[in-house]
Amino acid sequence: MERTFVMVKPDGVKRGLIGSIVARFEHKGFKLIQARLIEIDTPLAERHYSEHAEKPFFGELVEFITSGPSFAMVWEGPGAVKNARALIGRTNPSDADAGTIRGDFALSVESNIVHGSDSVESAEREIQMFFGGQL
Ligand code: DAT
Ligand code: MG
Repeated sequence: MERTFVMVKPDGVKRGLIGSIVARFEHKGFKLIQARLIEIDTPLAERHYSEHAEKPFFGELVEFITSGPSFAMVWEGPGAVKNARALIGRTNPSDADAGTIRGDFALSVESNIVHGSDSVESAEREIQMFFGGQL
């Protein structure tokens, strides 16, 4: 069965949204496989977001994701990657539909409260990075 990596980012944790976000995945029918609160350090942040290393916002992105604890999760279900992205909504909360997590809980792209893997390959890589036992 397909699995995906989802993470409540520091802004979501600070705002007390872990429970609301977990509930959406549970209500959709996903099965929770793993979960942990984690303080992401700079090397892990740079690895996690390596595809964005050349982007102008990379420095701020790394600073943001290391600014406090994040809540990392693995969810399982049919089409888990695609279905989780659908629950999460568009990257920029201003473009995200109401009813999605970003559409309902966020206003700015810099603080969009949740991460979800963008492909099965990314999901495998991210699950290994956060739950592979080497942290
Ligand atoms: P997603 O998180 O939807 O997969 P992404 O991989 O393109 O989006 O970008 C990773 C994160 O980087 C995103 O959640 C928020 C931040 N980000 C993306 N585009 C940005 C921009 N134009 N300005 C500032 N931050 C941005
Ligand atoms: Mg992405």
